[in-house]
This record gives sequence, C-alpha cells and structure tokens, in this order.
Amino acid sequence: MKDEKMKIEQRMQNMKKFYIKAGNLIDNLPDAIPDKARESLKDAILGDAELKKLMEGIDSHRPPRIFLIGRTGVGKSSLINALCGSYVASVSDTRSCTEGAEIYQCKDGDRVLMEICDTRGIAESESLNSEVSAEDILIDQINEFSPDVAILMLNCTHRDDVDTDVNFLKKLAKSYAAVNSMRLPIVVVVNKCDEMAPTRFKSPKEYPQNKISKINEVVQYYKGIIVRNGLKIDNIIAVSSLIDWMTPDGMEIDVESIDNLPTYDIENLQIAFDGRYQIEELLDILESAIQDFEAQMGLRMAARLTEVVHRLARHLNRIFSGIAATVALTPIPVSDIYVLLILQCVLVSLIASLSGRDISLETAREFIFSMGGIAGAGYVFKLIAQQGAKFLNAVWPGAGSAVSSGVAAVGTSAIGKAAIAYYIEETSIKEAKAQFDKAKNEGSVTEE
Ligand SMILES: Nc1nc2c(ncn2[C@@H]2O[C@H](COP(=O)(O)OP(=O)(O)OP(=O)(O)O)[C@@H](O)[C@H]2O)c(=O)[nH]1
Ligand SMILES: [Mg+2]
Repeated sequence: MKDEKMKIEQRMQNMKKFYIKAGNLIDNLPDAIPDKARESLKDAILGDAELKKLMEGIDSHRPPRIFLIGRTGVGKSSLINALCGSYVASVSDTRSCTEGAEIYQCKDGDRVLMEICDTRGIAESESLNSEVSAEDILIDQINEFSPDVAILMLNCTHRDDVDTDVNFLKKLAKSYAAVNSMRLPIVVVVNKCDEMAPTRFKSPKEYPQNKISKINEVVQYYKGIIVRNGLKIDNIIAVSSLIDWMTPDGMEIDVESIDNLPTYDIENLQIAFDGRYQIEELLDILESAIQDFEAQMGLRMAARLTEVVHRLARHLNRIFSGIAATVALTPIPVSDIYVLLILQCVLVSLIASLSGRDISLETAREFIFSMGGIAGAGYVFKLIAQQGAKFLNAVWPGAGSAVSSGVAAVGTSAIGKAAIAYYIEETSIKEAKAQFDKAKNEGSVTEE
C-alpha cells in the first residue's frame, strides 16, 4: 500500500505539471484560433479558482480532523475503514482523552490519513449524566482537538434515543462557534442500511425499492427529531459501512478476530466483499461540509489509489463542466466551437495524466472525436471552425446553431465520464462511448 501512495503523489504531480504547461500548449495551437478565443480560454482554465485550489492542494494537504459521536457498536470504526477503503481504524497512537473520548490517527505506513476523536454516545457515559462539569471538560477537549467536521452516527435498524447526543452536539456547536468564530459542520450518518429488511440484499446494486424506501423513512424520522431539537446540521445521509475482509492469502476473517492476525496480514487486508452504500456520496457531503481546504484535500486523498484517482477525476470533471457552462454563457457561435473542444481536450489530458499517462492535446482531441463517431485523423484545430456544425451534431445532436450553457456543461461532463472510463477504468473505446452516450442522454452533470 505504501507503493500505491507513492504512485498517487506521482500521478498528482503529473497532473499538476500538465496544468502548469496548459497555457503554453494552448498558445502553441494552430494560428487559426483567434487570439481573443485563446486568451479567454486560458483565462477560463488558469483563472478558475477551484481548479487553482485543487492544483495548489496537491502540495499542501493535511489529514482531516473528524469528531465522531455515536453509540458503541453503531459502526464508527467501520465507517472510517469504509471512507478510507482499507482497514485502518483501530490503529496506532491511541491517546485517551477523557472517559468520554479517544483521539487517534488513522495511518497507512507513516502517512496519517485522518485524525479521529471518537466518543461513545454521551448517553452511555454515566458520569457525564450526573456531573455537568464532565460534559464541559469533554467539550473543552473536543474544542482543543478542533474538528473540521462532526459526524453523528445513528443506527438504521433500531431507533435509539438520540436526544441526548443531539443536545450534547448543540452545546458543543455553541461553544465551538464561540472559540473558532465559525459554525461546527455537522453531518448525520445513518449506518447499517444493509441490515434493513429485506436483509438478504447486501450488495447496494441489488437493494430493492422497498428496502430503499424503508431506509429513507428512517432518515426522515431522525431528521424530524434533529430539527425539532433545533440542531443545525449540514446534511443527513444513510450509508452502509459493510466490508468483509480477507488476508492476502484469501482467508476471510471476522472484524472481531482481525486483531489476532499477524501484523503483516492486518496491514495488507483485502476487501473480500464490498457492501458499502452511499460512501462516495458521504465523502462528497463531508468535502463540502469541511471548510478548510487543506483538510478537504486530505480527505480526498485518504483512500486507496483507485478511489483517490476516481475522486480527483470526478472533481476535475465537475470543475470543467462548470467552466464550460460559464464559457458558454456568452452563447458560442458554431464557428467558435473549438473553444469548448480545447477546454475538453485539457480535461481529457488531465484525466489521462491521473491515470499515469501523458497524452497530447491532439490525442485528447482524437479521443473526443471518437466519442462523436467522427474519424478524427487528419483534422487540425483550425478545421474545426469550418466543421463546427458537423462536430456539434455528432457530439451533441440537437444543440442547434449555438451551444447553450447547459448543453456545454452536459457535453463536457459526458466527455469527462468517458475519459474516466477509458483512461482510468481502462475500458474499451466502445464501452467509453456507451458511457458517453448514457451521460449525454441523461442530460445531467451530477454523479450517478
Ligand atoms: N452489517 C453491517 N455491519 C456493520 C456496519 N458497520 C459496522 N458494522 C458491524 O458492527 C459492529 C460494530 O462496529 P464498530 O465499527 O466496531 O462500531 P463502533 O461504533 O466503532 O463501536 P465502539 O468502538 O465500541 O464504540 C462490527 O461487528 C461491525 O462489523 C454496517 O454498515 N453494516
Ligand atoms: Mg470503535
């Protein structure tokens, strides 16, 4: 796993290098591109604040600090494993804080992935119920830990009393706001959805509608309690943290017995069954809840190589869809269609660089053409201007004579998804095109 991390750093540096030279590459495109278009494109890409932040974040990120509150057995440790995609939670540097909380780091080799402050449900701590001062001490400790986000974990299958935890969070949020001059971001996670009836469907892809409906009912129920109690939260989401683990030599193992395994096996546990439900969505929620950018970036990077790469690629895709929409706000006449095309070439090249490949803008353009079913060989950028209508119709039929903001965003997002499929998931061009068509037809830039 250590090697994987090295590769992540390398790939991200690759991506950054491409980003830095993107301006030059655009300058060196054939002369037929009007200077004005060239400059506005460079401004759009290099001036985009989010993209700039993402690139800067590559060299400056820190482990996010997460405050976890929830009853014993609700799955706090499992959630951390699920977020990281590897068995990490119960490791190293355990430092007892008060009777109510424990602070530890999740590590992968020497690399700290996350810092966790873990409390059993406040309701379970008798001393906290009897002595108000113990609660205050706990609040002080949590403030000292200074979490980037608080996660309240609840159980999907039995509706425990949550009032005590909710009231504690209210008190904590008030004191956090006073200390930090900002609101404590709070995300509520309803765990163990897989255990909702019918329980035999463990794989999220197989969840039948009645299971999903029941899960949603529980979320509504908890949401009602939280709102009634007047706790301001960022979001609430139902998940399953279910992962079955096995040793590198294929022995499946209960979570309870993992600690008895040889250290080598623990460090190299593999996923035998992945029952995770809505964990990617939760990551997105956490990412937007966390205010500190370095911590956001750290969260994005606290996972296995494939997950990190996917996450970054999807993030790029969102950013570029946004840029495309902005660029197209001034309706783009057909003759200027290559502004969008070049923007997409940059996106495809960045995604390819994340996959460990260096491709030129020309190769990216060939890829985009193949999505539209245009034989791209022989095209040069200046020809696109003349061929604009043909290109438009092939890639986004019905777009009309000018590209609207929405069409530009959807088309760009579809190209990004196809590039993720082809370069990162290493599917065939045919499969990538199927993804492209699907994304384009669904007509939405959001994730499925
Ligand atoms: N089916 C299912 N089991 C889960 C899920 N999350 C956790 N578990 C199981 O629930 C048990 C408790 O999970 P932990 O992650 O240890 O719970 P915890 O909240 O950290 O518990 P404490 O550390 O005692 O406070 C373990 O056996 C987990 O495997 C889930 O989403 N689905
Ligand atoms: Mg635990």
